[in-house]
Amino acid sequence: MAKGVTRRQFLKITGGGAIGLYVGSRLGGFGSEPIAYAAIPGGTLDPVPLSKFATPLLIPPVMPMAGKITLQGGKNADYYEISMKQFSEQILPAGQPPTTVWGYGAVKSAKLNDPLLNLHNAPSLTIEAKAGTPTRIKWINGLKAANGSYLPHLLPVDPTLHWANPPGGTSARDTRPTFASTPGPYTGPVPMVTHVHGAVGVRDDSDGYAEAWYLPNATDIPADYARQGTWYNFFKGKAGAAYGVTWGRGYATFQYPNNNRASTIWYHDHTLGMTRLNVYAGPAGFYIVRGGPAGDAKVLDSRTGMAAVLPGPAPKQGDKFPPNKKYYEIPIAVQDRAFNADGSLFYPDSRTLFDGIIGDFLPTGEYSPIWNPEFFGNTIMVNGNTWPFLTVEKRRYRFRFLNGCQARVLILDFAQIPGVEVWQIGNEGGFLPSPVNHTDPALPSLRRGRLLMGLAERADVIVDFTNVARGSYVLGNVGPDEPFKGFNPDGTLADGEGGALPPADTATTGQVMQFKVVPAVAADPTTPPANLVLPAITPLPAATVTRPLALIEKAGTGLDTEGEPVDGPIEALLGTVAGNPNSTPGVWTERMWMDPVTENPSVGATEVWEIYNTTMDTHPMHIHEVVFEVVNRQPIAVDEANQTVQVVSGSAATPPEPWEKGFKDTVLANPGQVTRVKAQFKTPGQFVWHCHIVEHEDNEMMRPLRIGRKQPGQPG
Ligand SMILES: [Cu+2]
Repeated sequence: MAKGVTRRQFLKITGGGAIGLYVGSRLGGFGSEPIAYAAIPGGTLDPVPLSKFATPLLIPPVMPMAGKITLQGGKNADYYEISMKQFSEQILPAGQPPTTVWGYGAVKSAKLNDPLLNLHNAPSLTIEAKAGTPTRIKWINGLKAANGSYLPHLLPVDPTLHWANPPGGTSARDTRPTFASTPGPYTGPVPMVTHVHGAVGVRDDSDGYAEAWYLPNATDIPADYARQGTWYNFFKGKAGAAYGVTWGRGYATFQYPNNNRASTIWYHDHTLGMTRLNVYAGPAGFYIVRGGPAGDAKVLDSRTGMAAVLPGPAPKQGDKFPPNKKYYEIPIAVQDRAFNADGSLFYPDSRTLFDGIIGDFLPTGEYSPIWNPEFFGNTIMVNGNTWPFLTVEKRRYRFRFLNGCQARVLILDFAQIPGVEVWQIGNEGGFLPSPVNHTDPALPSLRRGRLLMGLAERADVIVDFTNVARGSYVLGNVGPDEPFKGFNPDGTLADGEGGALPPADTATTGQVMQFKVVPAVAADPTTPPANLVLPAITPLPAATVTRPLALIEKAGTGLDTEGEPVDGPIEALLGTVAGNPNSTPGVWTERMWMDPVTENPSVGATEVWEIYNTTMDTHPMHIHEVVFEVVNRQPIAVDEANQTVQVVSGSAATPPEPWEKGFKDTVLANPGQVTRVKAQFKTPGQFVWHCHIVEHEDNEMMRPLRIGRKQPGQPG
């Protein structure tokens, strides 16, 4: 088969292809009887016999603040010093070995004898911010050993991607390097740069641009290595001029304006071509913005017109640790992982795990030798423990869920908890216009009690256990153990060929955590969710630009172990679409990370981005710097031969789901559809937009987003 064919073309030819192979291997391989729920490929630790619901859910405490500072002009700001380090954590149940991971932690605290000082954890402690009050953070890359030498990566780094590439030196950093023969994994010092996902109005110097990474200040960095990414020095100059901060070896200081509506955002690494590995190794945490005109205090009770009472408290700055009080507002990060029998994290060290392709690898072939197009872990980790439990009273709780998985779309399933009520009150952009009852008896059974969460999406929900009988209940997951493709009209998981995908393995990834329901210790003071009046939403202005964009997957032909040619994805891409595909076929053009900027809104412009998905899978699309409105979705026709897309004539546009109203920073773009979002781009600078399947984002499915003009002195 010709090089460069797409997976869709291949599927047309063979009626199967990469997806069939993947499912085939999961189900026991071609030629053998399919076995439902066979093991998801993973490490040497079998997840099935692992004891479940043996570890209490960790409620992350609040990150210690280094102190309050006064900015130029007299405004107050919160200041933190946070390092990322390597350490050992008991992620698996007691009796199993601990796991070496990375995580963030405070290295300075304003409080004397703070027990949270230097408490590095994965997920990391929660950063609490106040809307309108800036937060300044010195982010330190602490990935070095006690003797000062650098620590190599815990996971296999594929050096053939377009990645940070420190060994390339300043001339070839942030490139796709060339090799004379297929290289092994990179084992040098690890670059990092932290991104606060959902930080609205942040300047580009502080957004964690993928080429603004930096190595640890270790004693043994080879002299010819680049110590920083291409954009580090430019942003160092900007941040110095704007905030009077200095950056140095192994650290950078970022400032966040907290222009957000009160909302659940989060922070994680964003290094070019390494995000999938750096985040999998652990560094991520919640960042909660509170207060302001759309904060909790502005939520009213419709019965009285007075302030409503939301479930609380949440952990706060200065709380004792371990806590001496009960929390009724809890952030919950759900992540998939796989482990080896020695407790170490498992992540594929070869392309072969994904679809059996054994070559040809770069430079002779076109496949990267280690990168996998997606990774699905066979265990579920919640707030840093596999399958924990939470004891809950018969009352209301507020949970801020985050899907922090690699490639796995979650469908949290509360339907196994009779009597529970689940009301969603917020998403990435803060409160929804009105509460959404996910347990409404009028919902179809395949939707009732279920919460769809794409990668990086957040759901702020009130879960009411008042009418749940005492006992233990599992929070399930009925998303697929493979790429999500949207729903069939009957509500089952679409497989892209008219059939249905199986939901997650009920023995492992189909379970998330357990709730142990006990009697309430006091009357529930909180307002019933049906009576909550959420803060008003100010819609964005009318758009002046419509920007057609494409999601593209490039496939090729490799060899399997029998030497037979097999098809498989090479990389995922973004692209632009010419013309107006709403009326006539629009030709798409692939755009690589290194290609000139094409998404370049004017400062202040409001634009509708039409995201045409030409691939077989759903992609969770994230735009930095802004929150956006989901406008609608509409069916499209994809013509592979001519590389065109067109909206299906006469088709109806589907409005956003009720939980997608308000503002979002990540949206599910389903195959066979255009997904339209609207954003206003107010802050000039160099940002990114990308797919949040982290394996995709690391291999070309990310593009620069430049708001306004090219900046004097900027790289490139
Ligand atoms: Cu993607």
